[in-house]
Amino acid sequence: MSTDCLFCRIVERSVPATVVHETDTVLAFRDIDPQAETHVLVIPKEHHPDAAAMAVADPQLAGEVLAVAGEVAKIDGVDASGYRLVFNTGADANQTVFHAHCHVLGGRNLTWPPG
Ligand code: DGP
Repeated sequence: MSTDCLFCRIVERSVPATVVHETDTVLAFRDIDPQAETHVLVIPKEHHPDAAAMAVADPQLAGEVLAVAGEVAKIDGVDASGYRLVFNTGADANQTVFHAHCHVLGGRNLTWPPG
């Protein structure tokens, strides 16, 4: 838990969010600025600054985040039509919140390459 981390505050419920799914270790909630019909953030409850740091520190937890991302796709009904998982990492990727998070995007045709 990092007291100056927005997503840690969402985990402790001192900042509200629309929770989609939760396990003992992972929380999934809707993005405040959705870029697709389905836009959910899947985060480890434990603070890690980005996805790579999480995978090094706790590979099992990284796998749990991916498993929950798949569950979210099923919950929103985009598992059959297709969806995209994105881990923005660092400045060039426009990472703005330095708590590891997986964007689950779906519900529209997602173009490639991303902008
Ligand atoms: P990134 O650019 O990959 O670091 O994405 C951070 C995302 O977090 C961005 O899509 C907007 C979302 N976000 C920022 N603040 C809040 C918030 O207070 N609540 C929720 N639900 N999402 C937020």
